Amino acid sequence: MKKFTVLLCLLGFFSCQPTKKENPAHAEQDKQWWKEGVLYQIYPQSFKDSDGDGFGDFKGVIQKLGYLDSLGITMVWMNPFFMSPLVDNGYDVSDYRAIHPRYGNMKDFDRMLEGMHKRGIKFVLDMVVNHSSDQHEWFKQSRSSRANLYRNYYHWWPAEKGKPPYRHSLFDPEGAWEYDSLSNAYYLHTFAEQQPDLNWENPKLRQEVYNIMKFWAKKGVDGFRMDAFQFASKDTTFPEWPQGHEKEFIKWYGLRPQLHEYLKEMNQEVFSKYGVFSVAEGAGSTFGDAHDLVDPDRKELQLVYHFDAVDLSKTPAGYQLKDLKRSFTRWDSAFAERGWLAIFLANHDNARLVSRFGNDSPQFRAVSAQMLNTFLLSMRGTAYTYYGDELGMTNIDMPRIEQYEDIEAIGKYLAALAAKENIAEFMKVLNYSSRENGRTPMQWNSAKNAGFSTGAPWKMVNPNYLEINVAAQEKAPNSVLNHFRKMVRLRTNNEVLVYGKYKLLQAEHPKIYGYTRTLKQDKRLVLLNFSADRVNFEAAELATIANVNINNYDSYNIRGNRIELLPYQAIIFSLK
Ligand code: TEU
Repeated sequence: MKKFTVLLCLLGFFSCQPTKKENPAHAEQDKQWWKEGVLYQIYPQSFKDSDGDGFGDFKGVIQKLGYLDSLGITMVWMNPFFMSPLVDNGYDVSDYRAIHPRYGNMKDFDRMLEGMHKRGIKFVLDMVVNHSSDQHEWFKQSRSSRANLYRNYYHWWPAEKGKPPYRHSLFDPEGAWEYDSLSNAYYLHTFAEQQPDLNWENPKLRQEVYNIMKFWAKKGVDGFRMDAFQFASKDTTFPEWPQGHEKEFIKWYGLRPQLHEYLKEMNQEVFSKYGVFSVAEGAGSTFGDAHDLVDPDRKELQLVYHFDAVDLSKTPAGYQLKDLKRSFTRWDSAFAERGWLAIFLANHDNARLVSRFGNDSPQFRAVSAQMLNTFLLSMRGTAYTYYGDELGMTNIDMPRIEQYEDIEAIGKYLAALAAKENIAEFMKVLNYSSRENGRTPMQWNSAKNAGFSTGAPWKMVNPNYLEINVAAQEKAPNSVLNHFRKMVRLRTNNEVLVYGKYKLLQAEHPKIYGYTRTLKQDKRLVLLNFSADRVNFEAAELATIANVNINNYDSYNIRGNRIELLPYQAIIFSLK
């Protein structure tokens, strides 16, 4: 690469992989089960409670295996269920080999895993090893004295050096260093103070983690999702950062070069030995970084996900479709020939898909949820669906701070108070965007507590469960649920929707997202109306339509090169 190009790519202006792109040997993506997979994310405490304690559990998931099967999904990622004081709903693990009794026991886990495998569903485990809980035995030892054998399992800053330079914490408004009088030192926590960061520079710690992963791989889990892993490597000199840097904390703290070394080692020790799949949360701040994580030649991870698109709609003002298209298109082109991405717009860290990216008014929520699912399942990349989004579950209304228990929401509130922000405005944004919106119990039927639990649910059930629930949607052929099933079948039966080249049409169109997917002779046209209006769209491809693959309305209206799309209409055509 020329010097200037290298400079631009290091600055993140474009991919650092141009030489590989020119290599014809890499022109087509190789086939893999995890590329073809349709992943379904289960937030275990909210999915199905079998024993009436108000928390979802493994036995509940076992009761719903038939349902999972009926969706046609092929992978399940389950959020953490390990032993934990539950300060961050299980993202604070105190024993990585034990199960929190709320979810059941190891036998239940084995039965659940076996049940999934029998149905051809692979299981992805959430590995939370950027940090542990402060109740983990390692941390208890580590903090006990400076001479303790576990001291270097975490990052410590001795108080005699003065206060450490300010570092932003994602959850703690007071920053990422916590003073601990036991050994007169500060420890690092990127998230809450009860979530101290593990020291990945310590080879002993790394081996401990690999052993934990081997334990689960031997049990038969098929993949790992590495939580918050872009933060695992640090500049351990902990320098003074420029003022205002925390606004771009991923750029400053994410993906330090050693991360690639750790991942290569992890790949050798675990992923390749056990043939398991791996995905990391977070992709750094440049395409070069993201690419390196999943370049097959580097033997690090298989799949990566970035926050560019999902972060677009953070306030009730919403987002511009042009920005959404730009984000998905930029990332697609950077990964066109090598590396693979996850496609998602919702998860347990976000408000509900239809409320943020669609339209959750009673008139449009079904069609807009169908449109969004058509989108997610027709893009190139492994499609992720968050539980409930196959029904079009919506946000809840929580206008008062007392209603919140999530550590992130409370941290943001305290930060807003400290910054003397307009609290009424802040609460509007929180109500719209808080991740508590996405954690309400699954809506199974119109019985008490939406059929989730016979006891009092740990989190309020969305009052709209009487209209939005599985049982009602099972009966309606055109429901969001049945549309989702059709769309999953369409994707799994048509390789073009997995591997086909993606080409955006009319980038600047403010309401319609149109694109083609092409694999050899097979060409599809995807048209999605992201608005509540009837909208005309012109495309030369419309003159070559062979048949309709899917449509969330009964009809469509084409004249020559022009189609009129109804509100939130989603259609996929095969082209001649
Ligand atoms: O999230 C990591 C992460 O970067 C998120 O904090 C994200 O920026 C934020 O939630 C967006 O709202 C992971 C888990 O997904 C999250 O649930 C955990 O709370 C966090 O790690 C700490 O383990």
